Amino acid sequence: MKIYSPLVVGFLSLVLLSVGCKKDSRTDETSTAKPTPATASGSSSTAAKAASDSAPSVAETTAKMAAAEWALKQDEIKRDPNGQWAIQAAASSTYNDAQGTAGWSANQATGAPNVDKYGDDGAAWAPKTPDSGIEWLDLKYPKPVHASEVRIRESCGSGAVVKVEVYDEKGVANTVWQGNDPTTDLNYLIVKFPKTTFKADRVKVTLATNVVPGWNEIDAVQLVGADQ
Ligand SMILES: [Ca+2]
Repeated sequence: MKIYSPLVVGFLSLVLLSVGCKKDSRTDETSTAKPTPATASGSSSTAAKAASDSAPSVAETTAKMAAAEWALKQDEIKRDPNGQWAIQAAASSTYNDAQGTAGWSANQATGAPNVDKYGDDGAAWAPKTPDSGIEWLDLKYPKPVHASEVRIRESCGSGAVVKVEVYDEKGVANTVWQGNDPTTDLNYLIVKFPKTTFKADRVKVTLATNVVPGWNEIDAVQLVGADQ
């Protein structure tokens, strides 16, 4: 029985708000955001704030360093001259049956990464349901290369990828990785493997969406390889 009434779907969405990566997070943030008090603050509290700003804690410094390192790594991958971003994509299903370039469609996983924050975002691909099981994304790249790496940028419900395949010129799928995806937050699952003897311009990413509760979304997938 796969036909849900809008009422049932709405109820399921509410239940899912409490677990994993949830949809409508943007709405939540907006509704819970507290307006800044308009009253003028006294000079003593301003001075106290300035003092605390000038003496960051060790934890704050560590967090900033980690954030900077993360940003540098993101930039390095984005600019990798041996990396290609997908130009076409198809998927097992899409959220709200999104087609073309609609939000959460398979095409949202083409091109360079464009999701800024971990969480539900229409600039990433999402399958039709959050936890039903096996789903896949099939991506095409502009130039066939001897592949050595695939980088999957996960942007919501990270950690659900279970298999990565690279296709040869005859359209035969070669599994280059299968296992437990350790990715958390907004990060890449980086899969390295011996350079393929064949040239590849197509990658398939398979997820088991039931292993990570909530919506599992992929922002972009990069194929890394060389001409020779
Ligand atoms: Ca994207």
